Amino acid sequence: MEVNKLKIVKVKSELGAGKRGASLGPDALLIADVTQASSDLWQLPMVEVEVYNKFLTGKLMFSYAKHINTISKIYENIAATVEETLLDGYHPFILSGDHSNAGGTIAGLRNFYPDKKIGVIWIDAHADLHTPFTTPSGNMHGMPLAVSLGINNDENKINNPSQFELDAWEQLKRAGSKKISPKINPVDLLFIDLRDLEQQEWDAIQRLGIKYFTPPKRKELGIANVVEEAMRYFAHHDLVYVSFDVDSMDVNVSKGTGTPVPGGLSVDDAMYIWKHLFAWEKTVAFEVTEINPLLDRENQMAESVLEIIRQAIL
Ligand SMILES: [Mn+2]
Repeated sequence: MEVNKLKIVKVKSELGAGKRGASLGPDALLIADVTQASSDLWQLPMVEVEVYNKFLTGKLMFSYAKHINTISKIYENIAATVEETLLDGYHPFILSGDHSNAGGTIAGLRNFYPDKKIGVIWIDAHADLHTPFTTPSGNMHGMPLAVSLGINNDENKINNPSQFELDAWEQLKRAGSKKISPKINPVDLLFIDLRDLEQQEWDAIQRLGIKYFTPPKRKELGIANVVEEAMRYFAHHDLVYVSFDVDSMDVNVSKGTGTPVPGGLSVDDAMYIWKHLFAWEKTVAFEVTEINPLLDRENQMAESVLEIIRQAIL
């Protein structure tokens, strides 16, 4: 993606997260840009998606899919903005609060490109493949890929969601004006640095044959080979969307995020991934998500991510 074709899409929702503060992540990144006196991000065109964090204070109706009705509305807003951005000839560079928002981006991409083969590279410590049937927490930032794949994973069910939840779940799967579901198939998905997931998710990955690299595999191959293999894996796809959850990085870098996990990417690894995937002609949209300055000290998480962005793309 050419830098002069990027448009920042800010999505300041944290309704899918279990801890408070991720909605401040996009602005923490922009403020890091001011602190480093670079203003690289500020120079890009920017659009902000309407979100509804006021409902964080409301009564929780659904315990196995928290805030799903509001998140469903946000998905429609994100999808519409992603489509508009593409229509205007820009690449969406999404700065989002929590990772549930990525389901809205995938909805927008599918709606805009109904007949294309869209690949998704998910760089994350987690698989985000939970469903109302399998979630231990009910937090929807653990579910966007199950939504996009249109799966229930009731083979591994541990919960009994209500009919209201299941109806809302079906509606979420059909997000986007064309109501296409599933948005992607298991063969369209690839994980990098996957390392912290429940057995229910591992079972789904095995059953569906989803491609993934764990940190030991990444270390064995080296980051350059992982990126090359990922690009080869999608050689026959038309487009690729890259979603970067900052918890993919090691805990020594990623303290300012909701669910940090040891053993992840170094800043150098992350830079290598960004540099190559950003420059790739198949990449159509890129996201960074789950920066939480309230869990951080002196905005270090955002500063590290900004450094990665600047070194890799600007
Ligand atoms: Mn995630």
